[in-house]
Amino acid sequence: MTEAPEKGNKKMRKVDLRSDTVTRPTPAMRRAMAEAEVGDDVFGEDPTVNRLEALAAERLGKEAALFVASGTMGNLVSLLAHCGRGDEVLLGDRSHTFFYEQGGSAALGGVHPRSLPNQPDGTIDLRQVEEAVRPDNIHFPRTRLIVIENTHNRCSGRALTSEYMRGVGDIARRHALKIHVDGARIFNAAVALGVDASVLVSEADSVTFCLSKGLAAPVGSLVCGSRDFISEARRARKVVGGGMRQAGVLAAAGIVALEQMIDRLVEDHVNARRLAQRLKDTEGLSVDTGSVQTNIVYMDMTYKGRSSNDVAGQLAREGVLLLPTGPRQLRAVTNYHISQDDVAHAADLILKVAGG
Ligand code: TLP
Repeated sequence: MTEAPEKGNKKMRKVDLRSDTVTRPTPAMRRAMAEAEVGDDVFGEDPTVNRLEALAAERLGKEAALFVASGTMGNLVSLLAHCGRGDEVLLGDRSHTFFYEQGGSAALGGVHPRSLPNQPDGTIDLRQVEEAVRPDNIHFPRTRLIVIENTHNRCSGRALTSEYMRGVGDIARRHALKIHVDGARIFNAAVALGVDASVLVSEADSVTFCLSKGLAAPVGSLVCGSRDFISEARRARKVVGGGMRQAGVLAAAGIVALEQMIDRLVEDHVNARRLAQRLKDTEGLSVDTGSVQTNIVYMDMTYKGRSSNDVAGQLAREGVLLLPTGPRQLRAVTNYHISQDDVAHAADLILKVAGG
């Protein structure tokens, strides 16, 4: 919770639920950043970046890792490293890579995206995945890669299980395909399922995860994979201008994020469920409480004539920030700065403004 100035002298309570990306670095992170040992990372000489990359690779059970500026850059360099021009990637139609990343791999790498329907739980039907794999035929692009998102942002933040991933792995092996996991929130999935993150991505050839979401670091994501894959991803990072220099000041916060901020994600998940429970059964709003497994709550507005922008604007004037994610849909994401009390306060206001 933070306080924002209001007209006059009264302070308005601000509860920012737009995203977990709004989290600010913890005092331990700021200290680590101030004291970080640094060097030129393009020469491979930043000891703090090297330490973060080694730690990330170990946590995800992969040989190597690469520090990148953002989740978008992590997914982009992974797709560029796996695919050449004209190669096809199979991915969910609600996936972040397909929906939100400007078609970056197509725009910059000539990679051909083939979207398949995401089911409400974030999976893609495995039969449809297998049927989409192209036979060897001069008319077709070559299928190279399957992208899976875990947790799945636009599918209620659902966590995909290792059993599902084994099914994806079987298809990839049968057809010599690679698997990339957009694990921007993979530690949320691990905590929700009670499984080690490395187990959830054991079938994947590459994984991106973010430090700057629920883990509260200010900047950065990691791409993890084999040593050879990471060398290719490092080349791709350089061509998109992502070679950073004394990036150890950022990596230092990332190390704190990995060491101190994973276990507490369960608090965000409990708060998300609390919020969903408070909002369910309200006229004017529809919240599927059963789908809330991690830190994301979607609300569909059922009253005609109210747009999500309208409701979000009215709530913002009262200090509660939600993200419109569709003409009649709003999203709330619990995070490090949101207490149980903030959830109760936000729920009261949401019910007042959007409810019946
Ligand atoms: N998601 C953001 C917005 O872009 C919607 C958010 O607030 O949730 N993969 C997934 C699954 C993501 O949710 C995001 C960010 C990214 C990749 C991209 O990460 P950044 O923002 O670091 O480029």
